[in-house]
Amino acid sequence: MNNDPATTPVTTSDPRRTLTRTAVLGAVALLGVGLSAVPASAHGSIVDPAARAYGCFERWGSDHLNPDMAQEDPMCWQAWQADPNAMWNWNGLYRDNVGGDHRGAVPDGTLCSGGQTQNGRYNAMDTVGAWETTPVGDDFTLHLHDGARHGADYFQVYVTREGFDPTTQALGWGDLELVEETGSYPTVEDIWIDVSVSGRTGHHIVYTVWQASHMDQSYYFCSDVDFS
Ligand SMILES: [Cu+2]
Repeated sequence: MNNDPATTPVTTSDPRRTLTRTAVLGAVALLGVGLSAVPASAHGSIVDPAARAYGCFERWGSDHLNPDMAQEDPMCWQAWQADPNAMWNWNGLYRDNVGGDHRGAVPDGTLCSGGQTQNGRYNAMDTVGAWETTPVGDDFTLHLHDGARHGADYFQVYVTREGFDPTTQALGWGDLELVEETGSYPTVEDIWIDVSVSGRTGHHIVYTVWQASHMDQSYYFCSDVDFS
């Protein structure tokens, strides 16, 4: 697409395209420090339970230089230190032309960065540690927000097996159990996917593969959740 932030600098500012009040504040904060870029609206992300980059953007996008983050939200702190563009482009974590071979394209240990996609912009999403979690029950709903309305050929939703510890173990495909596989969705801005799991306690990772429908474009999202 011609406004892909991976290939074209983003220079537009359109508050109607921002998702939340936090997003607006993030844009204002950016303008306040003299930058012209705002988060791209060209793609999408799982926003609830928040994927890692989106969660760090949502919580700290209006205050991302606050040193308190190092203590209060250390995984986001290391992510902002590593590359702020991962958060400004929270909706750009994708690979093109994977041909459905997600396991081949995304090696173990790099699942949360989409196999270190976009020249490593999202590598800090793979850092092992105590990421902030979203509380969920056994039945919960994933929310994809896609300002570009790509639609979907399918989603694959995985949850880490009970016993996996996201705070000490790198995520691999063998740690995941497929809990939902959907059909196609039309080109709408928001998609909700009902998920049911059982036998989970504490911190887990929900791993979502979104196969967009406008071209062979695959997105990979780690959402940290707490089943307790
Ligand atoms: Cu896109």
